[in-house]
Amino acid sequence: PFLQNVLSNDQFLYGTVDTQFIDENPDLFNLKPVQNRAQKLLHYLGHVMVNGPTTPIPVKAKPSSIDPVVPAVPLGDPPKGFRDVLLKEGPEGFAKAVRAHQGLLLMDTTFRDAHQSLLATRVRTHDLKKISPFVAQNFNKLFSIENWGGATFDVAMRFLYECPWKRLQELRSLIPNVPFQMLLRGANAVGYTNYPDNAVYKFCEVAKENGMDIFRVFDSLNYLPNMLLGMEAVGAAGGVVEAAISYTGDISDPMRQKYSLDYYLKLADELVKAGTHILSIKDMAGLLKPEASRVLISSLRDRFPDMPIHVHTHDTAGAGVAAMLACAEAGADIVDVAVDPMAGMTSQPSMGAIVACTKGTKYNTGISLEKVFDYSEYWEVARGLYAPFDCTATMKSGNADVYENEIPGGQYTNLHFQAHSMGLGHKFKEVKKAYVEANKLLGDLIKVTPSSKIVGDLAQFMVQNSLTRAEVEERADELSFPLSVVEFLQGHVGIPHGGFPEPFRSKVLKSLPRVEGRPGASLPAMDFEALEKQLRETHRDDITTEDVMSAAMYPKVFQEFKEFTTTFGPVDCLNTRLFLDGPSVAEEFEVELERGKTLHIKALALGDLNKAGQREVFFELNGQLRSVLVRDTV
Ligand code: 3PY
Ligand code: ZN
Repeated sequence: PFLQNVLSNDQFLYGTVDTQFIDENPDLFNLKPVQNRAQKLLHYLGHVMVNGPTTPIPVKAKPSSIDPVVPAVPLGDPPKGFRDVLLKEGPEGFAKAVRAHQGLLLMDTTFRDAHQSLLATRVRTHDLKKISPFVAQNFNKLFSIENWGGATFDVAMRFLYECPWKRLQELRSLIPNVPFQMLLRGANAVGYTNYPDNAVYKFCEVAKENGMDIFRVFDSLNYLPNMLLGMEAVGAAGGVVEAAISYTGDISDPMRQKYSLDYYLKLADELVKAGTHILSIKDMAGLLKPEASRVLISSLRDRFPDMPIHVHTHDTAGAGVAAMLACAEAGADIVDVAVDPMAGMTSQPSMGAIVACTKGTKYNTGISLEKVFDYSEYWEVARGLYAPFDCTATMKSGNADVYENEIPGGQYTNLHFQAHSMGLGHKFKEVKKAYVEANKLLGDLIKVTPSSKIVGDLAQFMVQNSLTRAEVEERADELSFPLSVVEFLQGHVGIPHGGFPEPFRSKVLKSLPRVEGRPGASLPAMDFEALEKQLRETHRDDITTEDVMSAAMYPKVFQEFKEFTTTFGPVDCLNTRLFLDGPSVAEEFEVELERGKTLHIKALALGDLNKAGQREVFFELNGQLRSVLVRDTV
């Protein structure tokens, strides 16, 4: 503002003052853009009041107007937890302590997979931060909190206009005592395709520096070279390596032998040999039945007596609690749960149920059921804020048909939404059937991001074009398949167990090139310095190492995110209802921009449409009248 005044001063403009000093020091004009965060936020709020939400809304429902209340939190440092062990002992010592622990340990997925599965990944940092001190004080017995990676990285920028790294930093400072866990898609990092090796390494290094502790590493085809790359990247960064075998099929069914007990044990051998600190079974669709749990986990337990075993599942069919209890009895050290109102259906099994069912047994979790009730109360109300994304708008229950279609939790919800948004609820059944057929066409794959998307794309292609499996097989050389399917067949994702389906592959690819071996091995290294330079030129802004990694993972999404926040300011400071729905006229509220810097805002009025198709929106900002002009696009 001072410089603006100087530049519009008459004496300055007409050259009647000596400006030689300025002429000789051109760098005085390397100004940072004036930070008018308040005006930008008014612009945002006005925009939402006129045009509605800025993020795509799958359900015609309004966010609840009730704010969740944070249960009382004691003052002072939170009690010590497993993170203290990790910081003191390092990954190996930490793994030993976990294995030596008496009782069942839990990972809480509420901050990541639970909302990825139920609420289209839309839970915002604002609502996670609020409950974090409560979690630190009351859930120090957790093995970990899963709060990052998977789809959250992309969605934070793409739909919530917030920085995923800032989320990690802020949660870390609020929860210093419980290890943080993320989902790393092996060579795909937090994306949908393979990245150059140095991008995966650098990503893990920066994640670790920002406070990430445990990295669950998987590959969507259980393709070992991809998994090893991810594991090495985590190890080099100093993180805890949790190699995860994605589970599909049914080892308790003698008729289904492609993914047999032997297959899983051999893969586990390789991962243990490669030095994983923790071994994980990742049951992304919720197919691990109690009987299969007993067989698989007890075999792993016998084979690797010193290795901590961590099991992940989804409750889609409703058997999640039973399966996790069976895993505990068979020797698993850690199982995944979500807080009760964020559990069940395509999410994880309920924390309260597992805590209650193990109480008084040798699998006691050490977690207070009373505190789970308080935590649940917060989330029950908080979930209402996300009503526009809530799968329960259309999905009323889980469904045991998942044992047949094997659709992972998050994708199950997405496909359900998509079928209903076409106004054709019954289409979902058709899509699920086609998914089964598409999977067979592709050779019966492990299905998890991104291979699950490839199968889903092929299924939708079959539904849209009314094609049966036999027709697709027969006409494979003339159909124009979704790009994801073609690229998969080219080998861009990795090599599936049992190889590619023939003659289907050859018919589709014809003379298209094929990738040999691990896809990332043939990708040129990413030039981070050049990327940083380019980002500085484009955004004329402070570009951090974290920003460079965001752009490395998602160039276009990062670009749009930066453009959005340049126009609309730090929308992550708004509460979720205001962010999604804007204020109603006459509503008064506060927005905390940073500690000690709070805006007092009142929405006053919405003007009529002018000739230019705009509306003036009037606010009171800290007692002063302000207005913004917004183009009405509705
Ligand atoms: C992800 O990759 O985001 C998953 O949650 C896979 O299960
Ligand atoms: Zn999952």
